[in-house]
Amino acid sequence: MNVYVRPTKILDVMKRAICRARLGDLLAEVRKGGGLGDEEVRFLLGLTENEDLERLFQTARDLRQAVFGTAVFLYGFIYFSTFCRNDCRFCLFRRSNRGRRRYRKTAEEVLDAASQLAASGVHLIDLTMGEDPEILDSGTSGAEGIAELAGAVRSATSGLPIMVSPGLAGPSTLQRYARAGVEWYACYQETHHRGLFEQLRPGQSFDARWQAKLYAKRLGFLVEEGILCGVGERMEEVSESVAWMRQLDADQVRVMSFIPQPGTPMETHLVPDFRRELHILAVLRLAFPDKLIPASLDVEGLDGLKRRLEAGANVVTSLIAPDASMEGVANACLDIGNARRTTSAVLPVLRSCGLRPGRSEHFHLWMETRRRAGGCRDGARLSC
Ligand code: SAM
Ligand code: MD0
Ligand code: SF4
Repeated sequence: MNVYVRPTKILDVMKRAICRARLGDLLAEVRKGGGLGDEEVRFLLGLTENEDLERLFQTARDLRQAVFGTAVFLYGFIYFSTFCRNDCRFCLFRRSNRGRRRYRKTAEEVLDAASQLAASGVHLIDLTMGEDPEILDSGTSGAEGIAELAGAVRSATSGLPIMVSPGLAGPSTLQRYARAGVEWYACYQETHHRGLFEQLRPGQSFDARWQAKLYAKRLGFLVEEGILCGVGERMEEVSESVAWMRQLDADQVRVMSFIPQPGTPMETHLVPDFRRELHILAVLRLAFPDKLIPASLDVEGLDGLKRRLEAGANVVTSLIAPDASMEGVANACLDIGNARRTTSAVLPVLRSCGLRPGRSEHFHLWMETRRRAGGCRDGARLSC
């Protein structure tokens, strides 16, 4: 019996076989320690079949296991001021969202939240704020105040490492944070496509934001870089972001799905495709096998944690003290009051993935190794 098969169908089958074979070779190469070039990153980001994505996730998990074992690090999140002078189109806390209730916590409230987080076993405290004019416009004392707060948080938490996420920071401000012993500077570009950046962060300078991170690296900070997905970016642009992250030599890299916010210009934007975030996260793991990659509780809450760990994340961020009345960013309230953004809520999920919180010595050793790789030692931080 003659069966007619459309030539295009044959072509599809052949293309699929070639793609599968190329993926197999590439994943085998990566497992052997071969790096990813730009072309390979593009190829991986172009995968569409579920079966291929599952192989990608498996490889991401295996690489994480090879470098970090079963250790996952936990970050406590303190959003201490939600006032902001900027007007990022994606953000609930943008200046123009006048209906939004804001808060600015006292040092005492911050220390109390930090102590609770430390007692729960987090590895780091992330001090985050909007670009609050009241804090920043008080001249040198603004940055000094944040530096002092960081020092006080360290003392109150028996020396936990501190990340600051204060938005754009100039050289003298970064120097102040460095002098206060702050280890991490987080500042996400969101996209490395200048046109999209201008849409997302109107009135802000792409170059100034990027330069702040380069300067922070030179001062010896560990730096986190991040992108948003679901904001109109193409995979081509995501692959360019991977190259920029590499150029920065970022110590921690993240992707977060954009969550539409009421009262903002992007509130009616399409609902997020979380699969896309997981896909990008896994590619980040292959591109940066020895770096930290967060699974943020801020995006889908506790329910989304397992998926992100299974895509290769090795940090859980946005743990929030449940009764400190502090907010998240992408989801201001989700899973906070019900104590699902806590260590005790996260632990069973880690266990279900065969993971566990890393020892704090492991985290410190990793940070020290990265700092040395950056060429800066503690004592030499300000002179390099
Ligand atoms: N104000 C500082 C800044 O913008 O750098 C620090 C705040 S940091 C918590 C803000 C980050 O949260 C943004 O860089 C963005 O990546 C993320 N974010 C803000 N709004 C979001 C949203 N609606 N959905 C997902 N991520 C969001
Ligand atoms: C998070 N909500 O980790 C936090 C925030 C800022 N350094 C981090 C985006 O998801
Ligand atoms: Fe302000 Fe940061 Fe929100 Fe932009 S993302 S509006 S800088 S808090």
